[in-house]
Amino acid sequence: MTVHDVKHAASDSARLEAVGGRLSRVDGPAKITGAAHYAVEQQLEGLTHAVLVGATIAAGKVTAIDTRAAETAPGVLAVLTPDTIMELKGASDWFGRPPSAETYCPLAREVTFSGQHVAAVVAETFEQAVAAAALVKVWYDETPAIVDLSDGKAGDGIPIDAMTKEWGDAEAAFAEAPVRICAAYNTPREFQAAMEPHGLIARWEGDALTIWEPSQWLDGMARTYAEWFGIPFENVRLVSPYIGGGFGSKALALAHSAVAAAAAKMLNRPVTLVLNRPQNFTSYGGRAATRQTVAIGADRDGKIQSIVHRGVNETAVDGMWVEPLGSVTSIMYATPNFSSKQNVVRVNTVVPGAKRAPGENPSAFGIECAIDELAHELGIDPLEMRLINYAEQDPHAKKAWSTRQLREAFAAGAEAFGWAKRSAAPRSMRDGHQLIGWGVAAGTYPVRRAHGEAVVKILADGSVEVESSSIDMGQGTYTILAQTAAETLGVPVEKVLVKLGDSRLARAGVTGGSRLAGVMTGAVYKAAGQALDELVGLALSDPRSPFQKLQANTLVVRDGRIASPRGDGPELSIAELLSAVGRERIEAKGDTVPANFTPEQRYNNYTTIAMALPHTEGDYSRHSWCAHFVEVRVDEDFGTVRVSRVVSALDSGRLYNPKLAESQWKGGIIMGIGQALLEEGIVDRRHGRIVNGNLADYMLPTNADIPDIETISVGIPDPHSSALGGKGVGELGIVGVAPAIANAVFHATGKRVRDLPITLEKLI
Ligand code: MCN
Ligand code: MOS
Repeated sequence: MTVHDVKHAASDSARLEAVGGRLSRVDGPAKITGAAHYAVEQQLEGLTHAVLVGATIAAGKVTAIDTRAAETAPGVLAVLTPDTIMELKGASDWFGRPPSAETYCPLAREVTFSGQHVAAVVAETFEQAVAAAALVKVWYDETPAIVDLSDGKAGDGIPIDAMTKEWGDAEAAFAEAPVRICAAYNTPREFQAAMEPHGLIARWEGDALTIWEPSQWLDGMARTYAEWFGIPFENVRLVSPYIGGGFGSKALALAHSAVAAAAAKMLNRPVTLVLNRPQNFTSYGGRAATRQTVAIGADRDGKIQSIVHRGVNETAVDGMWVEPLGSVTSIMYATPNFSSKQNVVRVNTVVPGAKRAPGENPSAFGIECAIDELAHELGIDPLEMRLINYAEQDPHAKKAWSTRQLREAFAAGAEAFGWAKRSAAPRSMRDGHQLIGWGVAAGTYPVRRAHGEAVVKILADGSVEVESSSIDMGQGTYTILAQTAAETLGVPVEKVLVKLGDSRLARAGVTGGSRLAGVMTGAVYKAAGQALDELVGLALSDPRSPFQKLQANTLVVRDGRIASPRGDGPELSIAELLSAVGRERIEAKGDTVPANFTPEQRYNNYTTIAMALPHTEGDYSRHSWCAHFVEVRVDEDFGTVRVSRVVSALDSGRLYNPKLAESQWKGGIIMGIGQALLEEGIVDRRHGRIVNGNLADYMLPTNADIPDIETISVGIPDPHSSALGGKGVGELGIVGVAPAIANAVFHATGKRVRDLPITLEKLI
């Protein structure tokens, strides 16, 4: 008897709760009633409060800090500066590479960006800490800052050779092409702007450290804390049961995290430190500002002969972030000649970071606008243009797609949108004062894969627990893992409790790159299958089991009851069976980790991103795909742009839960609307400071900005991408939205805006 024998019988009804069912979020009630406690809401005895002091210059040296007034202020327990904070060790990076410096000081002596933490105050109450932090006086020796990519001092930057992708002779083929377009596309500095701010509580008990902190990667962050303090990995516990959004920003332990943990150690009291909203714009990086030029040469039928792509992204003076700008450019269209190169430019900013689809998102903005420009130049419908140049295999890796339902996405999206009714000429569609524009763009995101583990317990009362140190920041992990366990074990979903967000549970790697659902459904499927095998094995072989006499070779479990497949013989609930055989529980740890992994490889599998499986491993190239169709209405007099309709067709393979996948896609699309029309970190050129670092001035879409969004799933199960056939969902939706809107704005107005966001002054 194998897992698969019994699994089949358990999953024959396509129910709400089975994998693929539209089960509502199981964590929903706790969240909307306030029963869900977020990390920093833990109530701890003797909790103290830390508040940071940020640099008011963007570049220079801290020459002196006067802490006297703060130290004598009411309730103050400590004022920490680079001179007084305890010394930490350097920690390895997220590839697991050893640190360059032996020691690490999370408070800066050398300032490289405005807002960098230079001191911290710890007090009995939050108000006392805020008041005392205002009394800390800092003197600087200021030097000129490079404020952003357009700064005259910025230069061309550093070439990143690993980003170079070339085949054929792109420059020569471009020069010879009968039709050529070449344009520059820019995206500004953008921020994740998650609702829940970053923050943490740190508590020491001897040399054991507990951290309550919103986290996309408990095991990776635990490793960083362990290395900073020189304690064993096992001594660090990270707790992060619910997260109010992360969008890529919550995967790493950051300088403020180190300050809080060090303060807790020094004071031997628990410390909480929560970044205020402006600090959430300077204490960790958003999406780097980017510049790209895309040159496409084609023949008169629209067939692409060459693509020449050059990109630049900003990075920090003392930190490296590469935003892979050629990632979509190199795979979306078939071309015999291709060249993509990228530089990074150091500016005085906090090191930029991951924001939903880092790389693919700005990359798609360049290539998907450029294709629209080429289509216009040639008088070819932009959808037709994409089909003419459809890539039948991965043009870069030269491998077959695992699955690519992009043609189906174009067809389904165009049909639902009514694309055939589009009149080709710009400014040819209007409704009174409103110019109407229809635009299309494609998007893609690679399938990132990793090895996972999970524990599944069948308890004495027949209920089931699933345990993993992975997380749910709103994507639906609690729900899809409950569905996977329920289906595999044959129990009702309400009998399954999923426990996540505690690093004491079965280890998990990063929740990033839209990989968690595929990794964890695979691990839970495996662990639940093992638990089921053990349950059925017990039922068949234990002398106290009523099934033992049956001499059967398998049994089925359905609705939490176990019986023979033919329906003859006894039928028991799981609880009755466990009681009959005298078992308290069945527990199985299942993983998808290769059997020959050493303990160190296993450790690195969960605490670094170095062990992830390449998306072009083996014979296939694995990606999710999408096509967005957008209608905009532009006020002819005021230049205001409204997105009035979005239809997107998406291929994420098999969906574990279509209701949640649609919600994810829509979330990405909404973020894309914000990126196209609103979001922009504005830098004060005198001080290199983000001036709109708050949720009032950093514009994000509200309900009034968002039309009805229709999403259509065109995916088919992809056996090369994950155990259950799904591909990534979380980031796909945002990729291609901004170019679809920019293309629609061009169609409405005849004006090509190549600089995001598309604000009204760029249109009038
Ligand atoms: N899903 C599905 N079928 C699939 C794949 C996924 O039904 N084949 C659904 C599931 O509900 C799953 C969700 O989509 O829980 C996301 O799955 P996946 O694409 O694997 O992404 P991750 O779970 O790894 O989540 C991370 C991803 C990333 S990288 C960012 S950034 C992001 C995102 O998810 N940040 C988010 N979605 C977010 N959603 C919310 N609410 N908040 C964030 O911060
Ligand atoms: Mo997502 S930006 O990979 O956390």
